[in-house]
Amino acid sequence: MSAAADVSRERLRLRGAGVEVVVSLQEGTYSVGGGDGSAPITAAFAWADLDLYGNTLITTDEAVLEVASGPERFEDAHGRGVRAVLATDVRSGVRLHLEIAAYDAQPFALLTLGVENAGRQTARLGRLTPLAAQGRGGLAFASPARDWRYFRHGWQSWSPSLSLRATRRDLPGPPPVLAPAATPSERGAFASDEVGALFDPASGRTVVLGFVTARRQWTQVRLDAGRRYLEATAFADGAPLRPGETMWSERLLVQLTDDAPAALAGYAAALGREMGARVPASAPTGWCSWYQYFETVTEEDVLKNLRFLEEHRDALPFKCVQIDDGYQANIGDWMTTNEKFPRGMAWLAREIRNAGFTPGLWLAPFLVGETSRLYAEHPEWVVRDEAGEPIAAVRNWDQRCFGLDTTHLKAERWLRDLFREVTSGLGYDYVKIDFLYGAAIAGRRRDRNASRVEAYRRGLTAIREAVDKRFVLGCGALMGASAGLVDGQRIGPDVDPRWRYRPQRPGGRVFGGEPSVEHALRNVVTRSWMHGRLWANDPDCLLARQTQTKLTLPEVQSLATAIALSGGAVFASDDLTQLSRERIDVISLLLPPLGEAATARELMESSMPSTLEVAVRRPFESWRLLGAFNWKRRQASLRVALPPGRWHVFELWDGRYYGEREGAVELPDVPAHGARLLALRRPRGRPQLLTTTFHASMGGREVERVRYDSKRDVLHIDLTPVAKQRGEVLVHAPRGYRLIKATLGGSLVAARRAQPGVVAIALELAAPRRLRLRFVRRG
Ligand code: 9PG
Repeated sequence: MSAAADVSRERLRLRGAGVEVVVSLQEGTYSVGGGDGSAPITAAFAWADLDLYGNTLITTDEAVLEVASGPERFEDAHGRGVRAVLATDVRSGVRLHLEIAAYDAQPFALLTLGVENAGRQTARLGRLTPLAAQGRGGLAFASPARDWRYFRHGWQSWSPSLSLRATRRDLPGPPPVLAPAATPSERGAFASDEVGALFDPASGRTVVLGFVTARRQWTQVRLDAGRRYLEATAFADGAPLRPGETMWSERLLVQLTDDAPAALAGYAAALGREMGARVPASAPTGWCSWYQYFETVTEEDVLKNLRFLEEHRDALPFKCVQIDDGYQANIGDWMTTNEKFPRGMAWLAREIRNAGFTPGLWLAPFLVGETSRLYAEHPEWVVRDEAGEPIAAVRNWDQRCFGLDTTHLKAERWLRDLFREVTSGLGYDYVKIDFLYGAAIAGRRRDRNASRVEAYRRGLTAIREAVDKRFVLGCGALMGASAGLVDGQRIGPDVDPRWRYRPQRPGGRVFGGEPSVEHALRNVVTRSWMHGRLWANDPDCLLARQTQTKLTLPEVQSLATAIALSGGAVFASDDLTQLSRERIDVISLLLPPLGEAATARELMESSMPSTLEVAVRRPFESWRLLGAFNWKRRQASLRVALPPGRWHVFELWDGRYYGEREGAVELPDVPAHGARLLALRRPRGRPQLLTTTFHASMGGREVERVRYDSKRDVLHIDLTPVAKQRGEVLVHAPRGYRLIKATLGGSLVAARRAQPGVVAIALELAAPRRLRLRFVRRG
């Protein structure tokens, strides 16, 4: 289909693939519909505020719009389409421009608001809102507002992102970390950063609003359900606008959808295209010191784990050994090592490299500790308030930590030198850069004209240029604004050796970003759509240990299931020397990473979606993986809906074949906080592979090829070694087939009847092997 536009005296209409924007020129408003006649967003308008001869607010619905350019065909990063620019007349020295684009093959429209200074003095820009819709006439949904649900997205890595009932209060702010602005406190009012999605249960439809660029302005999508007010705003932070100049907002994507997870994936893809996302060919793997040793980590701890990894390369084929917080003299004094690392960081990097691993190092480069030498020497390098006082981006490490002023040229040069030294100097080829939001806090900077997002990207660009092509993992990081500059990105709160976070004071507030497996997994599920489109997602570390932890085995399995299905980074953070064989097996199951990311099924319907699903496609076969979580604190059975058609259902943690199922499968007795990981394969009516127990993908990494010779009734399965050395291959033989001979690389192997119709062949996989299973047909 090709996008189309028509214009008359009253209206301009732009139609794309599944979206239609109709502008009422006289009213200065527009509607956004799905192209099927329905339009949930009606009478929307755009507005901006700025300081020009005093504070001014200009809105399109108080003006008459004229078509200033187009409609015309055009092409950009999203493909071909049509676009037009509308303009108001000049009011209070300001003209607004609204660009609307629709695409031949994209289900969204993009809106951009421009503010032109038609006055005679320089203005200071405040907010640019390309879309605002208000009242019954603004949001035409089938359900009453009390039934709506809103997906609120957090501003940085650790921020809770989830759908909530639209009539409740938004989540409270996140102490001790500074937030970009106070969250609204009234019921039904939400401030979602960068992207938001409003779900109307009666129609099953979701409106997705999200900014697909993040180079200059911090953006929010705000909902006030009580007033039925929805707006998407870009904050220009007082950027100067000289007479005759026009400044544009970030580009806003608007989409109506029946499939919110797919639309969010499409949103991430569009943002990735605009920002030049760096998506690594494979997700990183490694060992991280933090969640076992925290700040007490010593050189000895690292060496001990390094030696273990050297000796267990087969079972734990990690690439990176990453030293986290705890080696440095102070926050800011990164190149001075404390007494726990007597031989220094260059020596340790060499040890890691000589052992065959990539040295990785944690830094919080945009924080300046109050007690650091850096602050003593350069107090002028931190973001300050109007009174000139430094602003604490976080209180941690027993001190206030200020935000680095990345617009200060000398601070920027210090950043470049620091990262050249860390990489080319000391030898770290993987950097985890943390608390990055510190560069984006509100305040006064050397460059008064730089916005928060510009300051952030200046700092991150300096780091990227210094580290060149090496792997950068963002953490505590702005989301969209990091795209194109990081390779991997933490997308949730920290894990912790306990399931649930308990507030320090009983009854104390929990905002959802505190360290806990529960909080971490929530974001792993709700931000799964980012993986492979913006960067490689980092679901945070697997804590597999059986001692020094409050996590039960089912809780560890849930964490492992979510990490496996994230498709993202696989890092372990245990004292590896203390792990039991079984717990090492849990880690091995995730290596190498799957690659594909699963989709959360009930993203809009539930604040804690309990099903993750992904299709694994290989040249020899396609199948599905389903992760089902019991978030409850007691044992429960889970009923999981199956995709259409019949499926062989095999579950990995229990090693249980559920038979051929259609419609749904009941999973009884899932332990408290436990998970089930299912492989679904189409019944073939002849012997076929059900799964292996070597890898969480159940065939995606360890199986090279499967072939059935129907003349001889022989099933050939080509296996390749992964991390787990011992396991089973499970095969289903329908009624009428009997296995008569099993060989592995030519030698006979034993087969066991695991369940009716299921034979299991136990084997060790240290080299590529072919399993040959010969059947006979009876009757
Ligand atoms: C090291 C850790 C680990 C971890 C990071 C980050 O005070 N705080 O609010 C706070 C928030 C997050 C946090 C630590 C403290 O964790 O996510 O993986 O690197 O820093 O200090």
